[in-house]
Amino acid sequence: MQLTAAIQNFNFDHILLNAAGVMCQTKAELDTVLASNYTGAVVTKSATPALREGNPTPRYYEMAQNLGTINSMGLPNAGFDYYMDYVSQKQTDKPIFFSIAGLSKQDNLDMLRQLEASDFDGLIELNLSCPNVPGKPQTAYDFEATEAILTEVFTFFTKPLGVKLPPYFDIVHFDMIAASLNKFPLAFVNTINSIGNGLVIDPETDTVVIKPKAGFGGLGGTIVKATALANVRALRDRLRDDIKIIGTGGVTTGRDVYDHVLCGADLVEVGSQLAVEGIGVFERLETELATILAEKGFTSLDQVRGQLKTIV
Ligand code: RRO
Repeated sequence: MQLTAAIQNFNFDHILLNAAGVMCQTKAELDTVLASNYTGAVVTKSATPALREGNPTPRYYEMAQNLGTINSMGLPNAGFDYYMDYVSQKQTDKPIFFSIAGLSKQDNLDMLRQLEASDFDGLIELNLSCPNVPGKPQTAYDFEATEAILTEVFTFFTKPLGVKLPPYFDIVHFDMIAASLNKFPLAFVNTINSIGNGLVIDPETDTVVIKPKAGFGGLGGTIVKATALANVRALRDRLRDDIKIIGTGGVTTGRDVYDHVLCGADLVEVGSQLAVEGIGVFERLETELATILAEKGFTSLDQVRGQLKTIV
């Protein structure tokens, strides 16, 4: 069974990896994801130039019945140099995605200049969609700001770069973001980040479940699957073929992975369910995916990718 993918000259022996933010803040966590026999790559926690403690706790909550999660972590990370040190030391055949999320355009440009000048030979993910830093809007909801930063980035940046997008909810917005992204030599697009600014209430206490921003936070897990699939499908239909898609959102079963691939995902990331279940989730999901493919008589994901049917 061929459960593989490629982005430019990077080959992935498995299509699953962690979603940025989950199991990737420390070197030990990154090593755990890399060591799994069922991951094709690892992505680092989105870095800022300096270490951040993030928002006050409680800042993460799992809903009952595995409905999903809400988080307002606030970009806790060990700082750019820590992750640069990790990728410089690491000997591995698996591709590494270095994720960055500056709090300003200048932060992002500074980190990208350092990545460009470094020996790092993996992929870079520019996170334009963190919903949880008080006072900072999600850049990728501002189409002009998104195009402005990418225009500046590609005056000097030559390494394989992708962007992590927030979910869009309007067909015109799919058209607008895709038209903008198609102007640039992007290697990939990762869709979706959490659905920003949801609100979850504890029925026993009539209280919000997380402290930052009076309870507002990013939603992940089961409840975001339909939105994630819509974004993967809409962007696959609109982006240039050479811009690969990482599908993220609502993956708790092998069927969810299959659905992302049907919609056009090349790689599939697991966030909430990795947090809930731990590193064993990758073996379970890949096994379930392989069973579905075998039952349908497929021998390769290439026979499935983008093959979603519509009603005629
Ligand atoms: O750290 C976070 O609060 C966070 C980030 Br940077 C992100 O991109 N998405 C998310 O759900 N949480």
